[in-house]
Amino acid sequence: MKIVVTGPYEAGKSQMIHHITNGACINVERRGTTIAMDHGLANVDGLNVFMFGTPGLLRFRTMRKILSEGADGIIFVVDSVDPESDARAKLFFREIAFFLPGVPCVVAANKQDVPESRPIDQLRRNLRFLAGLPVFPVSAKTGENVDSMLRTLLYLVMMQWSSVFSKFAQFSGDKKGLSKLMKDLNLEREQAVGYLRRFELRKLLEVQVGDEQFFVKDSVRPLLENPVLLMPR
Ligand SMILES: Nc1nc2c(ncn2[C@@H]2O[C@H](COP(=O)(O)OP(=O)(O)OP(=O)(O)O)[C@@H](O)[C@H]2O)c(=O)[nH]1
Ligand SMILES: [Mg+2]
Repeated sequence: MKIVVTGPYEAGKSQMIHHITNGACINVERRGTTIAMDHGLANVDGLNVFMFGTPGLLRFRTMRKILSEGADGIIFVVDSVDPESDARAKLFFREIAFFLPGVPCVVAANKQDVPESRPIDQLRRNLRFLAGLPVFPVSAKTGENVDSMLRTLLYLVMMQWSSVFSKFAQFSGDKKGLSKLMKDLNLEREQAVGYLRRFELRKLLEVQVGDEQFFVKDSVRPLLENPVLLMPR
């Protein structure tokens, strides 16, 4: 899966990716400020999660657009401590909603380890755009709640694709897998191949040359059939 981590300047996006990937990430930065991107890979119950962090300075909009392309889910990071970042949070939220309409999103109310951090109900009053979104009180510094937030997002992403994924699992290894996928989901060939390619790239599938046959990876099959397995326990 491809997850984009965005939000205003200094909210803690890079720190979040550092925590989620256990430090196995790169951050293209200058003096602590991301100027290009963060990138790293995490593994959640066998699912490959490709993390992309955006720069938080307003002028890097083009970079954020490129990094957002094709993302399956969004972690929107807000600074729970600094009310001065609220106006920028609003702008950034509008931007990502424009880049990725309809893509599942969770909000990380970050820096909750700081005693002066605002509680969720206060953040909801200050940031009206949070209405209807799942907001998690987290700390990218201590890692508190980050795993639950990520798992919930992955679950929402999987649910959005659940009709496609259950067919992937059903027709995995079938010699006429592609044709059956097209018929069952009422898809044009191009669209069905597009789905196979998309999820092959995300390492959920292996697709054979000629595209007729595809195989679901054994490690992710249970998750495709039953995404609720991802939910925090
Ligand atoms: N106390 C506390 N500090 C945090 C937390 N997350 C990030 N920080 C600090 O906040 C500052 C900014 O963190 P970054 O992760 O660089 O923030 P960013 O959103 O990537 O910033 P830009 O890329 O410049 O937009 C750093 O000094 C971090 O150490 C947190 O959960 N708690
Ligand atoms: Mg950063």
